[in-house]
This record gives sequence, structure tokens and C-alpha cells, in this order.
Amino acid sequence: LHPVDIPKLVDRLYQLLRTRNDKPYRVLIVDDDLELAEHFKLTLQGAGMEVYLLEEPSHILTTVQQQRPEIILMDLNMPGYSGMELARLLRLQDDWLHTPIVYVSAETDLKKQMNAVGFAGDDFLVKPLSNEQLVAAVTVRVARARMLSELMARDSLTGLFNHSRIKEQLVIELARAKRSGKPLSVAMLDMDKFKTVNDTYGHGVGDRVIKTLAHLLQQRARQSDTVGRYGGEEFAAILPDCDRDAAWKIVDDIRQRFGQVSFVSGGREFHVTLSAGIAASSHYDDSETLLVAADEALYHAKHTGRNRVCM
Ligand code: GH3
Ligand code: MG
Ligand code: MG
Ligand code: MG
Repeated sequence: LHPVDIPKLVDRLYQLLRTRNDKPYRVLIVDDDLELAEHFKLTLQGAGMEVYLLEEPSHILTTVQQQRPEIILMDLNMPGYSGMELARLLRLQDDWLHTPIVYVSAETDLKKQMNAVGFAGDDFLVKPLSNEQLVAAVTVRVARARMLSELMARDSLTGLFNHSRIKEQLVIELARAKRSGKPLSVAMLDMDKFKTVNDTYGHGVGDRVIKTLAHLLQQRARQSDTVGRYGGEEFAAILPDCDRDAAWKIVDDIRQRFGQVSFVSGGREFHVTLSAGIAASSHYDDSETLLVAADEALYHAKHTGRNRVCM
């Protein structure tokens, strides 16, 4: 049995973060002082970031939708608009609930600063601002936001990607596969008669079995594969550059290895098997139908005797 290897998990997290951090930070500047905004833009671009200026505050919602900024630098006072109101408007949208919003203003009155942060937004930077200050302020916040989103995408029991990240990742990977003309397969794996494991040996032992399969999946997967815990004792794997037959071989190998693991509880030894279903992108156009197809194949595996991989 493998206990969850925390240092390895943390290491993997940092690895992921590094690859995600390869992408330039996306910054949106909202300021009516175009000369200053342009200066901020050049400074942040100089640090390797992608920067957009919002010239027309009333377009803020469509602009964030298009540019998907990871941080917003918000002026406080603009003719006809208040930065606080714009920040509040963003905060009312689910998509922008977590995006750091930092006011950048010449306002030196601490009470007014706190009032703005209390109304919406996260923090306050006072102009004038050195280039170093600006770059550091953005870097720290975006790096932390990315780290947080990586952590939130993880299932706490296994450290694997969770349900929502799997679905997000599938949309991205499928689009990439369609662009490159390469195959992509999806596998759904579900343990057989798992309720019996819980009923016989207890929930804690059940959890251990779940962690063991997670570990096995992670070890067997390639760097480019995405494995996740889809639900209770159900797992999903996205295998890019892998057609249905190749996917079947990989998943069937995992099935065999998992079936060979000897679990021990209270002096008793037992084995657990799994069933799996596979679907390939060559047959389906969108991520939802691909997942449904993998699920149907899994259902078929269950109904034809379990402990098998169907496609
Ligand atoms: P089947 O072969 O048809 O899949 O039978 P099954 O008993 O495995 O049925 P199903 O997949 O529907 O049931 C999953 C069970 O897994 C139900 C629940 O008690 C258990 N389970 C779900 N999440 C967890 C968990 O986090 N820990 C433990 N120990 N058990 C869980
Ligand atoms: Mg202004
Ligand atoms: Mg099951
Ligand atoms: Mg299940």
C-alpha cells in the first residue's frame, strides 16, 4: 500500500505551476490617464506580461471576457465612472470573483483607500509608483492566484485533478487534438463492488484503496496525460496522442496491475478490481459526448461481468 507521498505531490504541484507560469501574466489596466496607463503597460510588457488597456470603462465586461486578465489594475476616479463601481460590477460575476483587483490611485487618504477595498477589490497602491513596485505587485498576486487555482483543481484525498478541472482540461485537450489532427482518448474507470469493500473493511480502508489506484494511475500516466478523480471511486484519464487501441492497452494494463494489489486489513487479505470504458476523439466532436461515450463503454463493462475494459 502506498501512503500519499506529500513531498512528491508538492513537487508535482510546483512542476505544474512552473509550466503554467511559462505563460505570460495577463494584466488589464483601467485608467483614464492614458499617458500613465501607457507607461504602466510598457513597464509590465518589459517584464514579459501581456497587457491590455481598457479605454472605454462601459466595455469592461466584454473586455474581461475577451482578454481574460489575471489581475486588474483599477484607477479610482475616472470621468463618469468610479473604479469602485467597476470593481463591484466584476465581483458580481462568478467568473471574476477571484481575480485580484488592485486600485492604483493618487488617493492618499487611508480612510478612502480602505473604503474602496471594503466596497470591492483587494488592495491599494498609491501613485506615483516605481516600475519595480508595479512589476512586483503584479507578479506576487498573479503567481499566488495561479497557485491557488492549481490547489483548488486538486482532489484532497488523492491529490489528483478534481471533477471540474478534468472537464475543463478535456475541452482544452480536445481542441488541441482537433487542431493537430492527432487522436485523443478518454477513459473512465470505476472500481467493482466497492460498496462491499467499505461495508466489510470500513470507510478508512476504502479510502486507502482509492489512494492506491490514484497512485497507480499517476505512475502509469505520461507527463502529457491528465488523470483525475471524477467522483467517489471513479477516475478519468485524458490521453492525448493516443488512439483507442493504444488507450485500451494502457488502461487494461492498469486494470491488471490494480487487480494484483494485495490489500490487508485486520489480518485479512483482499483484492479489488475495476472496470473501464474508453472513447476516442475520432468518433466524437465535443467533450460532453466523448465523456458520455466513455461512460457508456464503462456501463457496458459493468454489465458484461466487470473487471474488464470496453470501448
Ligand atoms: P459497481 O461495481 O457497480 O461499480 O458497484 P459499486 O459498489 O462500486 O457501486 P458504485 O460505483 O455505484 O458505488 C460507489 C461507492 O463508493 C459508493 C460509496 O459508498 C463509495 N464511495 C464513494 N466515495 C468514497 C470515498 O471517498 N471513500 C470511500 N471509502 N468510499 C467512497
Ligand atoms: Mg483617474
Ligand atoms: Mg463502483
Ligand atoms: Mg462509482
